[in-house]
Amino acid sequence: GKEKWPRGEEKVWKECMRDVDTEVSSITKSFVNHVQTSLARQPYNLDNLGAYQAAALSVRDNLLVNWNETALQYTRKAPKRAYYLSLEFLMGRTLDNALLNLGLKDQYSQGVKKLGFSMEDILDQERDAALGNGGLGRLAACYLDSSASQELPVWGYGLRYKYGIFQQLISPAGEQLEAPDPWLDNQNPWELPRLDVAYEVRFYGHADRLNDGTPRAVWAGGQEVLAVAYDVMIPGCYTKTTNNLRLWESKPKRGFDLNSFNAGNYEGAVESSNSAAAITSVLYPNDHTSFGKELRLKQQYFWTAASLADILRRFKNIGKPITEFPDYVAIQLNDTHPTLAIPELMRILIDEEDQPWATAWQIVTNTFFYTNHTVLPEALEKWPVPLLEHLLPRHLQIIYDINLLFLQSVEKKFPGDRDRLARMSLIEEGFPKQVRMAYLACIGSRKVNGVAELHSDLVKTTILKDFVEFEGISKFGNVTNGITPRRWLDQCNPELSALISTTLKVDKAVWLKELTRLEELLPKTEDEAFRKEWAAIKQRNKERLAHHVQTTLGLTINTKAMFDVQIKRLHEYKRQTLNILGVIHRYLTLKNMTAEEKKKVNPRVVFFAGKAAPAYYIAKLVSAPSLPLPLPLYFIAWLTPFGTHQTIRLIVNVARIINEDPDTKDLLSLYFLPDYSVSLAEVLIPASDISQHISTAGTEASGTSNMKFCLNGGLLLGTVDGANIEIAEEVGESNVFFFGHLTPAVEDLRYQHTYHPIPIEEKCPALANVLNQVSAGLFGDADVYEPLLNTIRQGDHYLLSDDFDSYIAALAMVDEAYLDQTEWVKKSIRTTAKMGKFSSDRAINEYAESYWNIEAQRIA
Ligand code: F55
Repeated sequence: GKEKWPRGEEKVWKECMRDVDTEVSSITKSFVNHVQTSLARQPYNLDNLGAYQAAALSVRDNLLVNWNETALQYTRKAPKRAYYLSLEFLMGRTLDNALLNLGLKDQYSQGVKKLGFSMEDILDQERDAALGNGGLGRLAACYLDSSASQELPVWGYGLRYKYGIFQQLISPAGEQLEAPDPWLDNQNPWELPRLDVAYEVRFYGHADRLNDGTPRAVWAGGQEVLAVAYDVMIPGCYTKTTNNLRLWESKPKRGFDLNSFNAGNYEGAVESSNSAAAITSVLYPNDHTSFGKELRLKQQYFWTAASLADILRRFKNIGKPITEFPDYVAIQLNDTHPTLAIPELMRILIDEEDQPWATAWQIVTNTFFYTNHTVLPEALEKWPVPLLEHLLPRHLQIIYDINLLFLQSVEKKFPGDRDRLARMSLIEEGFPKQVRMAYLACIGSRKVNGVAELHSDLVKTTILKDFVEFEGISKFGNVTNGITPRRWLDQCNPELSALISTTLKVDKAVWLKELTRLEELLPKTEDEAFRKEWAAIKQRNKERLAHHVQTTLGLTINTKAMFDVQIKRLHEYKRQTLNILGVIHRYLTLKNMTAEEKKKVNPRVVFFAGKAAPAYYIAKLVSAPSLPLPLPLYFIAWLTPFGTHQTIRLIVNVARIINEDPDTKDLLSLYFLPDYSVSLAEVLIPASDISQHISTAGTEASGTSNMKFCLNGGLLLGTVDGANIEIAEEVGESNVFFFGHLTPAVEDLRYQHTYHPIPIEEKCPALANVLNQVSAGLFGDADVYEPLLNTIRQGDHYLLSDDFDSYIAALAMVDEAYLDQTEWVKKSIRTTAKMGKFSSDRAINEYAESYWNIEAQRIA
């Protein structure tokens, strides 16, 4: 078309504008250029780290060409856009992913080889961007990859933490030690500081209603800090579309205004925990617990306020009336962490845009969408009213106004139902009163969804039951989670990816974006040569993992054994304890076997990895007085200090004994790999024969690593929970190993535990024996484990004693099945073949079509 150039000669501009480098010769040229200029280094002493930086800068140049083009077209065409607000983006490494998505991996590998480097060594220099705790943060990262790959106009908004999730060290005694993660220490080539994109964010101060017949108020005073944008490029797979992840950094406003300090918060403001830079200093390392810390609330407001200001500014550039905001903007709330965006948008519309309340509420409730990730009661966010009143006085007013109007409408529909009003109020009575963020997110959103079928049903029938009755079922939906097959197959398992391309006779550019095509592998289960090749790849992945463990930890692993893997955040509900007790049971059984019996046993290597939330004992004690009384039993497990830490310690100490026991070590060994990360997962997952997803039924909302293992041909051992259920539906129940009680039984069993407890010796002798051996000091530190063991002997909120026997039976079935390698490999192929549904492309398209109403934009 007729391009208008802002200045100068169009011809000169166009001649100089670069495209993506695809020739090996231009790649080496740009690499060396970066060594000389950007890095200011001498070629003769360039090390691997320098080579990584040069390669990254060169790849980044390519990404930027596409990124600029994408931004320009979005601005010109002004399509409706979606924004994914997440306090966590667990990105992992970027270079390999960018090379694969650009389709330039081979060219760059050749290029760096010519310059004397190996691509593998270069890739290994990169530090993970670990701005997340676990599943929720990694899901956000997969969704960004899929949005760009599906050419959808989606941006992420998050925080640029200076320190990501802590590094985990394991002491010789098996204690988890936490060290900071200074991931930005070696410059980050993947971010662009946009010092020109900055917003002021206010805290504290006072809010005065105008009382002039409008709902307006003026919020003034307090402290203002600056939010500065850092942009991260998100390349799509085999497309020009390169979206943006905007991360905010906090810094003090220049010319700090001392006058605005009142005596009350001056004290606070000089404290380092209260200073502007502290806001984005560190990711909170707790998953599934919220501790009501002021700094966390500051993070949430800082991030939502800056993101909304940015979104609003972009909308205003289109020049449409504010009432059309929901026609151009959809905002997805990743859990309740960004719920303050709801009162914040109300505040902007009312106080700054002078809209009537009803209009503002109409806009808000057509803009937001809320995803719930858990139904565990201790994980549901609540903020103390006094804290909100102090930090965000205007927002508290708005929340009270929303609540008043909401409860009036409930009263209208259910006249005189006082219990219902108390249950549904945004404000929970107590000392202190607390704001229930999930309820606010629910009533302020257009749609609410859970992350797997079972979980979405539980959301509707438990925590949001009253809201379904009030608002109607159609507001509540399900989007089963997905994972990106780019990182979780093509990148982490290149040999399997190549075999699939050859077998399907289609380029990976096609099947990676149309993952249900994996079904075409099914007939190959009957092809012996193919099965051999399939098994050989699994074997090489096991050797790759063994090599990694050998070089990083100095341990030698038996790669002939079955690899059995459980890797995820440690949490009581995920039941890593069940797994380790199962390992001890196997050990005791082996110890009692004759040499003849042992010959029939297939060797097994058990891997664990995962971080436990740091056990700030004090924090738990401090929050204890506000616990509901009488104390529900689940709080007893929760209050047990270091429960998950004791589990790590038990795993490490059991490993110490059994890995050295000459009676058993050839048949059973056990490893706890420290510092679990995205990068470590990329090595572990393709190497697994069987992986464990063994949460108490009804507690794991979805799980996503279950999908990753299955996509890589690992079989699944699990409970009937979360996405395990849908995986079994796809691959067929005969190809998974299920055990344990079902969700509807859980409530009754817990009731029994409380009111009709059966001694564990009677109920489950096998488990009682294992517990007694630990108590007796078979693995040392006997008294250390006593609190952990007692949570099982009494209360047993997560039902280990109810599921132990069927767990052991399921493990035996796995052993049995593994003996028939032909059939096992068939199961493995079938599993991979039926994983198409779990591509995050499918999931993101469901959000785009059913919720956000946005369309793909082809970037020419
Ligand atoms: C982080 C912080 C807080 Cl305050 C609460 C929870 C978390 C967190 O990390 N949650 C989390 O990871 N939830 C998981 O989300 C996954 C993606 O939906 C699910 O697959 C998984 O079941 C769920 O536990």
